[in-house]
Amino acid sequence: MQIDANPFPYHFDIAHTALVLIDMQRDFIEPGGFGETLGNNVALLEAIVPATQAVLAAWRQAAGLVVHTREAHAPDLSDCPPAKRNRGNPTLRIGDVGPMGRILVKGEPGSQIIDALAPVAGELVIDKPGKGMFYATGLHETLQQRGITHLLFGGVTTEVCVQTSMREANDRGYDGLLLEDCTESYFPHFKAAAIEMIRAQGAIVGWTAPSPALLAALHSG
Ligand code: C5J
Repeated sequence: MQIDANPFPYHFDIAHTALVLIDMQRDFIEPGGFGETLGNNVALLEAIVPATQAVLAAWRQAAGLVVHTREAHAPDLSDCPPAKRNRGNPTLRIGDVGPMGRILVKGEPGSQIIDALAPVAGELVIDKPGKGMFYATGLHETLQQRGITHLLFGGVTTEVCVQTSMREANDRGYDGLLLEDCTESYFPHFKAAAIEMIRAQGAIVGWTAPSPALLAALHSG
């Protein structure tokens, strides 16, 4: 299969490709979570939900593997370095109790994937303590066991956890493509810059494409 992508067409085979949705959890997308405690306007991120839902539905229809990640720490915060917890001046820190439970802690309401994109049976749900999806998760081994070589990315935020995960994936030998309208940042100019960085220099990190290009490829089979 081929996607009309930048900087040049992206070839993939569904059986060896996973759709990865990064951190589409309440803590980043809904008011009262981690994103808002950092002073961000979380409403910006909600705009990508319809396009992401359409991709998820089409990918499920094609029987492709889906990976959902969540940025979430152990309740005792043993996997949260003090340097991360103490950084900046948020209104609430990681582990503090907010309107959606403890901020960025596994099992709390804020760490759940938003209802519109809720995982279904058979999909992988990965809690990650870092920005990148491979750090301290075992995900690389799981994907290798399943023969996955290509990754289609969506999620938030573009220049933080999405870009970090794509770079980690690139270093591990995966071909990654970012779905441009299925990712967002609290800073639109950072999103634009991240997209440019990823596909520059002959896809130095990976490819990018609008999601209709993927949907067209899936449709034409
Ligand atoms: C951030 C993320 N932005 N999921 N996390 O802190 O991108």
